[in-house]
Amino acid sequence: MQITPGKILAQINSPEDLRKRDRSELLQICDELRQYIIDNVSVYGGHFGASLGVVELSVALHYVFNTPDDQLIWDVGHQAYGHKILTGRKDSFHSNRLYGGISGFPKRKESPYDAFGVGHSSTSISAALGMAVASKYKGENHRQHIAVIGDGSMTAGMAFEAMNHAGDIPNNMLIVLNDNCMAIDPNVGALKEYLTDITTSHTYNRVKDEVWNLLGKMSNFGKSAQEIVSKIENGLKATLLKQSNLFESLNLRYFGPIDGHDVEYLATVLNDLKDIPGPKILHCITTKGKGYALAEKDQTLWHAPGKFDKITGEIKKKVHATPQPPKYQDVFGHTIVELAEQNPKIMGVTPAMPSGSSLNIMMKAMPHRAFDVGIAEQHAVTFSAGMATQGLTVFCNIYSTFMQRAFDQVVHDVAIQELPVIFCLDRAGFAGADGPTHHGAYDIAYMRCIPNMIVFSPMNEQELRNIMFTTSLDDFKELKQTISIRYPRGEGVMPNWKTPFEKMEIGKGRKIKDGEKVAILTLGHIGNYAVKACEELANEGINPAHYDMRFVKPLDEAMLHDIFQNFDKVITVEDGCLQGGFGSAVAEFMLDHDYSAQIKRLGIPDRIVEHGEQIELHKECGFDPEGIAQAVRDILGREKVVYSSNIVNLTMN
Ligand SMILES: Cc1ncc(C[n+]2csc(CCOP(=O)(O)OP(=O)(O)O)c2C)c(N)n1
Repeated sequence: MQITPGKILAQINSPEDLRKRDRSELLQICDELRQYIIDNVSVYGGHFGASLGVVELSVALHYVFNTPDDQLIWDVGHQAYGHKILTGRKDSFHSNRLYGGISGFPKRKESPYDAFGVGHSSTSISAALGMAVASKYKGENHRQHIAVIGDGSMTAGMAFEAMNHAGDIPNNMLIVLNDNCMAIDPNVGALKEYLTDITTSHTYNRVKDEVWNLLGKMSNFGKSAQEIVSKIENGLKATLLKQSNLFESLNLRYFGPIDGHDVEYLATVLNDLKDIPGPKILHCITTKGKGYALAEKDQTLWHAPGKFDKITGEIKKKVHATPQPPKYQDVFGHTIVELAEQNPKIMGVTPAMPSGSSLNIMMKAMPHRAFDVGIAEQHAVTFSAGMATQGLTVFCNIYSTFMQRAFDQVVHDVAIQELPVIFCLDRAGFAGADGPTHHGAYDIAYMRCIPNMIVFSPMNEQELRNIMFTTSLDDFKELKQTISIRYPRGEGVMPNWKTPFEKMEIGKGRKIKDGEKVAILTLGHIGNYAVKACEELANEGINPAHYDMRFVKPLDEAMLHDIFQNFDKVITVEDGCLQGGFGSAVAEFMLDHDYSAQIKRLGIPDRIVEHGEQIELHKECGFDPEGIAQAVRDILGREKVVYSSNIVNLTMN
């Protein structure tokens, strides 16, 4: 489908084109840019509300600053669609997030305007500071460095670590705080309250306006502007604001709050700030979803709504004639509530992903027992550990990819202290359209190397429920171990998923089917691909055995002895990195016990795999159903037999 940009936007292929336009045209450019985002996302899907909220900022920043020489760094990057469209990717924007298309996030390889690759939050200030220090060191004093960070991302420790450093060393950096009071879900924490206070405080704003007026006059003073700034600092602002402003007390000059949707004013202010040396922060108030009424109203739903009818606002969902399996995240969300209703020790924790993890179900049902701690994975882990020391049963739900942030906390605060925290790692395996920054590729490898860690992955909804039940029982605590339960993004396989709870034996796998010559060992949901592969192979007279190993650690050693005594060809399948993963664990077992079998390991290879639908990526890496079937044929030295209607037709002819 051809999507046509508005009249002026059609002529803008780079920020240089934008900078040639008259300031009076900025408003229309914003309208056209907003419309282009709506037109594209409604048809092709993607993140939505965040980009609409920074349309004016995107235009003003590229209008005022000399990008890409000036470095513009977007935090998280899910809000950078306007930036992408303005920086030469308007015509390829229809391929956003699609297999082989442009990335949904800024990516250094993709464009010189993408100063820093991103996807995980709260990195922008550190990166911008590094660039600012490098520019200073190289004598490139003309260069500007701008980090655009949301109020949600500002809650993370990394952002504070960076500001703490920035306020202490010479650098020329501007932090634009894009404050819309939202993360994906409503933003949480004391900082949010502080930002609201600062925005609404009458005294503060009166003082700020006086300072701002003075600042506004600065442009008339040319070179003496800096002198004026220091006068301002020595006066009213320094005394009054320093005591009352968090950022000022960190030695960052604070400006704002200002309306982040007034593009001309934004341009004026940003232009003024160019002349003010040192680290500074501009607080902009914006509305997530700005310009699309429904997205302004339900900001969580419209964070990434999928395809929708832009006129009616109807979000397009597949309609099925029969009941469908639930998403794993919903099985987690409902099951934790079911268990917690019976067991008062159970608590839930999520770092800023209540709706993504479905912990919001518990937050609603039991607000005092389920916590959104902000974008703070490290804190989430240690906070859970603290509760566990007091005998509570804590389910800490973190996406596999974001858990990478908290590795040390898992080792130091949980495993070494033998605390039975239950980690639920959502979005484990390929994440899909979000791409390499979000693939949950590494958790098997980084969890299985930790002593006292059990690593489990359910093949279906029932296994997820049963492991949650098992680990919530008091005798799990007696093991003095922790567990990582990994499951993928998307649906399971059981429409009737609400099965009665059964206790599982830790370290016990199950045989799915007997077979001969080849044993397929799978971990987790991907085992369902192997079931399909076996069905296809049965048509060709090939009959491999299939085992759902469930646990990478401890491995089901009895089962593995049996497998290696009966099969000399073994295929392992995992939706995780091959290096150090499940297949590696099986190969280590074989070596440690002096077996010698031919092992073929299927999983995520040792390279960055880009974005696309999960099934496209599984196929690319050779572990979709057909890839697994082909691996069996290959290991047996068999050709694929094609029983297609064409062949029948040929025979008949
Ligand atoms: C380390 C990390 N944890 C969680 C996420 C998931 N995530 C993506 S966007 C987002 C909210 C960001 O909020 P904010 O910075 O305020 O930006 P907004 O969407 O409001 O523009 C979260 C939690 C992430 N990208 N990185």
